[in-house]
Amino acid sequence: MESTRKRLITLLAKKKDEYISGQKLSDELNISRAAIWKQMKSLENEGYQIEAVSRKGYRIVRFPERMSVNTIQWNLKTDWLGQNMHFEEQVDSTQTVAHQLAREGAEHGTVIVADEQLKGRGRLHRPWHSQKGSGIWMSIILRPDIEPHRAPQLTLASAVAITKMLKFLTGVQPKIKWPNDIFVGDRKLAGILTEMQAEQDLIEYVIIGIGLNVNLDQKAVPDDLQDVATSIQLETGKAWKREELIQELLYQMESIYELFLQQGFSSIKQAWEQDAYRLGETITVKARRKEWEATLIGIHEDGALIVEDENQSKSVLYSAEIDW
Ligand code: BT5
Repeated sequence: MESTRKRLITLLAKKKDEYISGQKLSDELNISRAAIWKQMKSLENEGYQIEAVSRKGYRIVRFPERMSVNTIQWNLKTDWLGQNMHFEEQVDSTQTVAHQLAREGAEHGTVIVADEQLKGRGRLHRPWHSQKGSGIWMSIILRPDIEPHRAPQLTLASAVAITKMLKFLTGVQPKIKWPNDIFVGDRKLAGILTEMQAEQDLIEYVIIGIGLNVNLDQKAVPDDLQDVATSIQLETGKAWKREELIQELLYQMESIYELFLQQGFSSIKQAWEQDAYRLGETITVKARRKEWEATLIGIHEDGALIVEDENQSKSVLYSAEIDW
């Protein structure tokens, strides 16, 4: 049974600018008005700032510094994405938690956020550095009714959502490096890891893992990533509230996902190409046991990379190692 205190915060946290009357709170929680008042005082002692206005009721004006489901959902404008949310102070990997929850039947749009990951991972089990409090370490469970071969398009769609959020809120100018990185200049700001559970032509679930460095200063960047990684703080010179970024990111993800389902990937292609890393430049491609120099032309309607060699011959690549 959820504690009264937790239910009270959840009720107050639902809508950022709306007051809830003492009467309504007392009805919903089945406690007296005096008990509500006592609860409010105890929340204030913990760092919540609560405004009480006569004939309107109560609302939360400020949360304590620590991140929680409530602080993330407080100003979340999505219809379904993240309405079911889990927050963990410390996990091995939010991907592992997400797989477990998905197997147990977690609903489409469930989001798992962690403050710290001990075994954050990238593709091919490469490690993902996920220091406490310094980034967005998040996994999203989706149950899309699409053919499994289209799942990689969700990685590209997620990259577009991340760039939209970054441009809108932070002013950082991100580039999307095919297939799963977000770069600023020549440094990695974020990575996406898409994992899928499917049977033949049916997707059971997809998990989109997003790692985004937020408040990581140069000292906190591990030695092996000094020349590789960047963070929003390093790019903008100030610290950011992670909740605000997550709220906007989930909002962008939800709208892009709906566009993707209704109109297909081609509706996202243009936004992707607009911010593509090294578009029109020469790169070295390793694929089909060959290695060649090519110009990056863009992406295909289905999300594959299009490159053109010196004889103007185009190739469509579904998987390749690129020397950027
Ligand atoms: C990725 O893999 O870029 C996908 C990363 C996904 C991480 C998220 S966090 C939430 C969820 N839970 C998880 O356990 N994972 C997901 P890949 O393209 O394989 O890149 C991995 C490489 O990025 C490493 O080999 C390092 O070189 C570099 N790297 C590791 N940590 C980094 C960081 N914090 N910032 C920038 N680069 C990093």
